[in-house]
Amino acid sequence: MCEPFGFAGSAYGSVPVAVFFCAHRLVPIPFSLQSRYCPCTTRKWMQFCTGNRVWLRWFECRKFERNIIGREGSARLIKELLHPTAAERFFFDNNGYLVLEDFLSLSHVEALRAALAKTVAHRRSARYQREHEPAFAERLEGANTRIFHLLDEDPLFLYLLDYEPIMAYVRGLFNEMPHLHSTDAFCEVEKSASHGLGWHIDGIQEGFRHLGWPIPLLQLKVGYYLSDMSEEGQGNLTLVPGSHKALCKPEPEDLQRAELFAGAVQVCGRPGTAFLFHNAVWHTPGPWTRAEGRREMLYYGYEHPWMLACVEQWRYDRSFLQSLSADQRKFFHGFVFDPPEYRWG
Ligand SMILES: O=C(O)CCC(=O)C(=O)O
Repeated sequence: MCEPFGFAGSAYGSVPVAVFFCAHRLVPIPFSLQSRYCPCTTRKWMQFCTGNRVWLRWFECRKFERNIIGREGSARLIKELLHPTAAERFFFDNNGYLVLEDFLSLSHVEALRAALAKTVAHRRSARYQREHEPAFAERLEGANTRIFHLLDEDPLFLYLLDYEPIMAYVRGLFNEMPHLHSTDAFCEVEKSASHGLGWHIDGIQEGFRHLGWPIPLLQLKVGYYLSDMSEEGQGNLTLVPGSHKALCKPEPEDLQRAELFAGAVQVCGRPGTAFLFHNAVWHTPGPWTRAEGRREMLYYGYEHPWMLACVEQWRYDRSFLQSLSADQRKFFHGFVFDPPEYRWG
């Protein structure tokens, strides 16, 4: 198979053949298009496959029509649609995080906010009974909320698990076969003790420190801002760029400073901004200095398929696990299902 320096194709014509432009020849290759609808925006996403390879994953149907049917430059199309780009990878490798502005559409964000509000009300209600303890203590008292294990609360949360636009990044930066590590959500309206002072790296057994420094990329966390986090001072994820490569820990006094120490960055973004970060990046919920601040956001953690580093995988009811599609099941170990699925990863 040649590398796709570019292609042209007819999606709706009678001959489903793509021509891949290689350095020295043109190769016609049969291709298929598969499509799926986003449940909240009813926008159509498609993927372009040749054999069992997926070249272009999931994009908006209209963009496809404009670019392919309209015969605009195919090299530009591939550049636009294939993520992570070389520049994004370079930034992530060097800084340990990556911010994707306007990643979710506003209608998608609004639907997720409604789902989150409903879920918080459900978790806070007297009738809510938890069968399995969550990974960490939830915060269900007072004005601020933090909850875990979201996937069975609303189809929109499950939809984000393997949302193809983010999967391009998760697969490209991390692992072709990602597994679910964790899901959690914050709804905050006021300062709490951890704001600006909850510095840590992620991972069991003291953040995988026993593996030595620098700590490898073992978990990739994706955050989605649902409220407007374009201003600092409302608990924005705060991190030290490049600290995943550090060979030593920060000074304990620095981690206790209410005003942030040099090099710490508050991640800002409009509603719909997504960001990804490496488990070994030093981070904290950011300082809370805005009286009118508000933070509503989701986190999805992914781990390698040969890991089981969080309880989330077996914190869902059997009926929920049984209801998952074949694609969604791939994010779980086979042994959580009944009957177990005998497969690797
Ligand atoms: O945004 C935050 O509050 C930080 C969350 C965090 O520390 C984590 O997900 O590991």
